[in-house]
Amino acid sequence: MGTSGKVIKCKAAVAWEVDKPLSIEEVEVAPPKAHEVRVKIVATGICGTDDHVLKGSIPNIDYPIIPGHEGAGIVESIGEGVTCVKPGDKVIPLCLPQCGECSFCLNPDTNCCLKTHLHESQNLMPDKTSRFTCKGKAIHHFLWISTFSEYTVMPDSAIARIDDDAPLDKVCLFGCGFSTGYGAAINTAKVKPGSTCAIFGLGGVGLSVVVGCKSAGASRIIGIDINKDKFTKARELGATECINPQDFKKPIQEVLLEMTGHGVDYSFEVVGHTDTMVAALVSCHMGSGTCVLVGTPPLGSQLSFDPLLLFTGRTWKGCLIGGWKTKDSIPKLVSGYMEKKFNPDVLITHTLPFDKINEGFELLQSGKSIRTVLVF
Ligand code: PAD
Ligand code: ZN
Ligand code: ZN
Repeated sequence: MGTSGKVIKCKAAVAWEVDKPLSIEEVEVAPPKAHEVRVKIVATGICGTDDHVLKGSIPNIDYPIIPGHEGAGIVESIGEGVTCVKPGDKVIPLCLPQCGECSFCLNPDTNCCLKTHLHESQNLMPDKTSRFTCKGKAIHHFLWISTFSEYTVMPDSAIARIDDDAPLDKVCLFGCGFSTGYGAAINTAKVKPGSTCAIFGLGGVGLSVVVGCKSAGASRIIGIDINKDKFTKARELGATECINPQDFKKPIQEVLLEMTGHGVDYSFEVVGHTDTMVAALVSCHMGSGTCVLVGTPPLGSQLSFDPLLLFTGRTWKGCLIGGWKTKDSIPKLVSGYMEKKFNPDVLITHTLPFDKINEGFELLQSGKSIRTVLVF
């Protein structure tokens, strides 16, 4: 009776090598070891970062790998010593863990836990082994949570219990996209009422920054994207103006300086290109502007910029998962959703069966979707 303690065979999407479509495979998922949890994933979003994994454009990825990090599911079984969740609980896997004990977790000014894939191998579990096997070969994990698998295993520091009534096919966006963008505005930039904000990149994460800026009371929110089809949703969520850099002969930073006088109070780079990172810095107010980097830096990239841009008073910051201490905060964000404080449902443009995962990636790459949610 039951699957606890046994290997589970299920469906997963494996990236065997760079620049190839995902392949739906039957994988074997080993039971959780001590301080690990095995979860049945019910729904998972496709984030821009998963696309970077397929294209091999971010550091420290080992193939074959099962990507996915924006999921929601139900605990199937727990390993020895796990006390934070029990079988049957609804959960969100945390792509940035929170152990609660290390010096970083005890520091209120950072959400980067020391016991994470940021500091250790990120493509294996903390004990440097894999729980996934396919065709006799060990498959790598992604960010310790690999949500593109019907069953997946994660450390107990990388899981948060959420409200029993939460709709998993919606709240999966709190695992990454919505929490990241909303938190970048609220926690990292600390947007003030009446301020002017500019958001470079209006995908699922950039639109969540728009939501955060609006809820913080910004009076002017300028959305920037090379795909004008993103503007309708941006306006619906609170952007007061939307501009396409391709409509101007001059660089977009000059356009923004002209539109605002001395630059915006807060700018956000949510694309992941070095040129837009520097453009976002230049666009913010010379004496008091804050620029937040959210887009993932391309593999091996370096930035070149005039240090005078910082000398005069601009602040340049970055953030992971919107600066949230994930285990503490994500359940609260989900409760806020249940209380209708915010509604990331509007970011979900497509819901597809898991088997159509490559169609979901094509929708993202062609700019036709904001978020596709895959359901098992
Ligand atoms: P997405 O692909 O849905 O959105 C990117 C948007 O940028 C699209 O609408 C593009 O049209 C637009 N774009 C492309 N080039 C330009 C340009 N030159 N100027 C303006 N707009 C442009 O991805 P997403 O919203 O899921 O993710 C966005 C980035 O955020 C991506 O790099 C992802 O890896 C990163 C991310 N970071 C974190 C974090 O914790 N820091 C978390 C989640 C995602
Ligand atoms: Zn920690
Ligand atoms: Zn993500």
